[in-house]
Amino acid sequence: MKRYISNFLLNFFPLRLGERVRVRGKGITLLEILVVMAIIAVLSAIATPALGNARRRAMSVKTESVIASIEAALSMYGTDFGDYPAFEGEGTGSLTELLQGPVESRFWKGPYMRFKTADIDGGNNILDAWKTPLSYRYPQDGHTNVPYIIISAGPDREMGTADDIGNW
Ligand SMILES: [Ca+2]
Repeated sequence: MKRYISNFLLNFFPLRLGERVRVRGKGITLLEILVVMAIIAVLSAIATPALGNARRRAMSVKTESVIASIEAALSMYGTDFGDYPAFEGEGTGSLTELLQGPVESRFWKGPYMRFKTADIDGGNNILDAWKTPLSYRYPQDGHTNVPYIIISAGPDREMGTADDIGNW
């Protein structure tokens, strides 16, 4: 019976385990090929989600740094004007123009921040790493530790969910 099964398998797999095959002058066995294939399968199963997490983390860090840059620019703007730009609504309002300029005002000593074309959308809203407009609110009463709030919708691109990234 055992011999019958091994003869049967040999019809489909003509190489016996341990038998040498000539590949570019070096001998490798079927067993070695199977082991390498198994290792590749295991490694890719481990690496695929790890790469996804690393990419997601990198996008979050980039968004946090964009928010920190806006805070630094708003701090300089606030020093020159004695107040922050008022805005409540979707997107970032006129923040892009006010920080980058030029602005006709004797108080304005910018540019406080420079934006690349890829960092803003058609409506001049500042984008996060997922290319979703950030939101800016001032005055606001949601958080007592910051004067204004800047929010990114996060990886899911939806405001008001657990993965949102804010400046508070
Ligand atoms: Ca979200």
